Amino acid sequence: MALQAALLPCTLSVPKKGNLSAVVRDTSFLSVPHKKLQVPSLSVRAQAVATPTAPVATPGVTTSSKDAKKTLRQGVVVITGASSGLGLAAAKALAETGKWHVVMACRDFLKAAKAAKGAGMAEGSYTIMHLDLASLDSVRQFVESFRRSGMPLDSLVCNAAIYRPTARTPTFTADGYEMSVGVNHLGHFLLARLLLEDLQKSDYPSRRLIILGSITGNTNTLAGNIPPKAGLGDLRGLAGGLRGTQNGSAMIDGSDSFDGAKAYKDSKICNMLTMQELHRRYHEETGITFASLYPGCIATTGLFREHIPLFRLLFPPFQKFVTKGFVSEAESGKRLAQVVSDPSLTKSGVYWSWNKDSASFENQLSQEASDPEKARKLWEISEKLVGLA
Ligand code: LMG
Ligand code: NDP
Ligand code: PMR
Repeated sequence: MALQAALLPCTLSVPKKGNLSAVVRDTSFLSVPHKKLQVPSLSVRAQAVATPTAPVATPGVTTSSKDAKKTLRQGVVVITGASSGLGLAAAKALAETGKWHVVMACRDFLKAAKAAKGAGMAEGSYTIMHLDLASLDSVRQFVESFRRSGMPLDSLVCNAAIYRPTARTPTFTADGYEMSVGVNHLGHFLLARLLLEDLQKSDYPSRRLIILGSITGNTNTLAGNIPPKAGLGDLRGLAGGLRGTQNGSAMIDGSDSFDGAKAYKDSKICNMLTMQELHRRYHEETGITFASLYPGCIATTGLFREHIPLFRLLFPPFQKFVTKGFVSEAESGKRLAQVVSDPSLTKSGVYWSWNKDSASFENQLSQEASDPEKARKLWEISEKLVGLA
C-alpha cells in the first residue's frame, strides 16, 4: 500500500487487497466551491452549508429577520476514517441532528459512499473527501480540497486508525514511517496542525479538535496492562524516523523487534499527548477546545480485522460478559458526537470516558500519557517528521 501510495499519488489507484472498489486519490474534482459541489455519479453532495448571512448578531449565530430569534448555523465537522466503526456511527449521529454537516475524510471513497448510504445518512447531510493518512501529500491535498470547498471548519475529529495486532514485521507509509504510528499519529498530527488555522477562522461558538485515545494506551488501567504494554521510552526510535531495523527501529522506543500491537498502543499515547500539547499551546490563545476520549470497547469494529479469527469470535462476548467494557457502535457514535457538540463538554485538555450508566466523566490518564515533557519532545520530533520544522 505504501508503494502504491508512493507510485500513484494523484491517480485512480489499484484497489486494495480484497476490495473491489477503486480508490479515488485525487479529490481536486470535488473541490469546487461548496455551493456547487456535486458528485452526481455517486449521488453524494454537499448541502449548501448555511454560513452566516447578514445580519449576523453573534459569531456563528444567524438572526432570522422574521422573529429575531437567534439560531445557530449548521456546523461543519470533519471526521477522519468515517467509513466504518466509530467514525461512521458518529457521522450518522451528528448528521441526523440536522445541526451538523459531516465531511467524511476517507481513504476509500466508494467504501465511504456505500457506508453512508448503508447507515441511512440523508443525502446532502455529508460530503466525502479523500484522505489517506498514510501519505503526508494526501493530507496536504485534503486540506487544500477542503479549503477550496469553501466550507468553514468548526470541529475536527482525528478518528481513523489501523491496528496490526499480529504483525511482527513493519509496513511503511508513503513517507517511509512505520504504518501504525504513521497513520494514527503522524498523519493526524500534520492534519491537525494545518487545520488549526481553519478552526481559528471559524465563527462557530464552540470549536473543537478531538483526537481518539484509548484505555489500552493507559497503563494505569487493567486493560493497559495486558501485554504488550504501551511505552514510548525516550522516543529514540521516533527521532530516528521509524524506518525499520535496517535503518533504525520501527518502534518509537527504539526497540529492535517490531510488535504491531505495541505500535498501535504507542500511537494512542501519542494521540493523547498531542491533544494535551495542543491544549497547552493553543487553547488560551484561540479558545478552541481540545479533547480526547476512550469511547468504550467497541469490540465489533473493523479495527480488529487483522486479528486472528478466534480473537474476533471471542472478543465481543468476552468484553460484553466478562469485562463489561463492551459498547455498541451506535452507542460509541453517540459518545463521540457528544464530545463534538454537547454544550456541557466544552472543557479543554480533557480525556473523556463514560461510566456504566453512559454518563461522561473526566478520566485520569496514565503518568506517561500525561507527561508534559514527553509531550513537548513528541511534538518537536513529529514536527520534523511531517515537514513543519
Ligand atoms: C495477542 O494474542 C497476540 O499474541 C499479540 O501479538 C498481540 O496482538 C496481543 O494485545 C494484543 O494479542 C491475543 C490472545 C492472547 O488473546 C486472545 O485471543 C484472547 C482474546 C480474549 C478472549 C478471552 C477469552 C475468554 C473467554 C471468554 C469467553 C466469552 C464468553 C463469555 C461468556 C460469559 C458467560 C456469562 O491474549 C492474552 O493476553 C492471553 C490471555 C489468556 C486468555 C485467558 C482468558 C482469561 C479470561 C480472563 C477473564 C477471566 C474471568 C472468567 C470469569 C468468567 C465468568 C463468566
Ligand atoms: P475501524 O477500523 O472500524 O475504523 C477505522 C477507520 O480508519 C476506517 O474508516 C478506516 O478506513 C480508517 N483508516 C485506516 N487507515 C487509514 C488511512 N491510511 N487513511 C485514512 N483513513 C484510514 O476502527 P474503529 O472505529 O474501532 O476505530 C476508530 C477509532 O477509535 C480509532 O482511533 C481507534 O483507535 C479508536 N478506539 C477504538 C476502540 C475499539 O474498541 N474499537 C477503543 C478505543 C479507541 P477503511 O474503512 O478504508 O478501512
Ligand atoms: Mg482488552 C478490564 C477490562 C478490559 C477492557 C475495558 C479492555 C478493553 N480489555 C480489558 C481486559 C482484558 N483484555 C483482559 C483481562 C484481557 C486478557 C484476556 C484482554 C485482552 C485483550 C486483547 C488480546 N484486550 C484487547 C486485546 C486486543 O487485541 C485489543 C487491543 O489491545 O487493541 C489494541 C484489546 C482491547 N481491550 C480493550 C480495548 C478497548 C481493546 C481494543 C482497542 C483499543 O485500545 O483501541
